[in-house]
Amino acid sequence: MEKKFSDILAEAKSRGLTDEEISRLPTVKRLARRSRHVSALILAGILLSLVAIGLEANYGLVDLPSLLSRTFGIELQKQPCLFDNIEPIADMMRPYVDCDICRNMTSIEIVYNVSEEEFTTRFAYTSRPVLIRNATSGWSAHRTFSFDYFRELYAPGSPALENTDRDCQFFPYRTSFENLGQVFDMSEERRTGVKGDPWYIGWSNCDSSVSNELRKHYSKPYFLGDTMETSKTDWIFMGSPGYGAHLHIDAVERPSWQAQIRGEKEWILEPPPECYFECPPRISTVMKPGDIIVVDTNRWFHETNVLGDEISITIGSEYD
Ligand SMILES: O=C(O)CCC(=O)C(=O)O
Repeated sequence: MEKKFSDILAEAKSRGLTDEEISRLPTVKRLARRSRHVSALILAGILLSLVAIGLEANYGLVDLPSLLSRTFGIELQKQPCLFDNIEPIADMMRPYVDCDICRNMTSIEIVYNVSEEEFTTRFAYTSRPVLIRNATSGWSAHRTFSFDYFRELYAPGSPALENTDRDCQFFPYRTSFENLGQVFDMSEERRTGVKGDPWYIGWSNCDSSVSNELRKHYSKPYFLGDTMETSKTDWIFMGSPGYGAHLHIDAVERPSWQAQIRGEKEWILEPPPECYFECPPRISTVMKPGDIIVVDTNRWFHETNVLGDEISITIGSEYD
């Protein structure tokens, strides 16, 4: 078809017709209109797919996994992290942020001994980030949690090691690890940073026997009121100095707290673009063991860097 068309075009030109005259021929105009329609349909299809994926990624509104499973036999249920990694789409679909979360803010506020009442009224649901110093008194996590402790904790076959359960999430950040099992298999030199190949990862614990053990070593932060629940899923982030999470925004359900168990970590927060003219462009703080940070990671872009010379380990959870 394409060949025939270019032969006719060559013939028309050889008979002296100019490009302008050819483009005015009724048949050529019809063909051009049809091709514009096809392009518009393809574009609309792509846009609709992106919207559907975005809605599913952020709100679970479209049951994309079962749609794909019924139509094409693709089992997304068995690939739990597929959407979490499409960050540009999640960014595109996120709800518009009310800039009250950062208006007149110059830094991340640091508080000591915050009461439940103050925490609830000023920070819990306002999305204004806060660092609570010395907030983990009595937690045995500080002397228990380590790389080796976590490696021993997950028995062979645990769903957390290979992400075989939909509730298991693993974030490799900028490393090439595919799952927690591979992290625990890394060489001693790399783990301790001797090899100069820093690493940083995070995972949500999806192994109930591990949850029971972890909870012996930490408790619900003291400033979360009686009516506030911390979610059943623990999030652990661990990595070597010189690395951390790249700048991103989450699409989780609720705000979260995170306790620094070992090492030191810097948090850098940026308001979303719609607040650039009303809020500081960038604020940061450094967490030391015993500190808890509360950040609405759905509204603040966030990035972290492990400082000092010790591995950083944190544990946290969402709350409502
Ligand atoms: O703790 C970190 O280093 C990053 C945490 C994070 O990215 C998140 O909670 O979304």
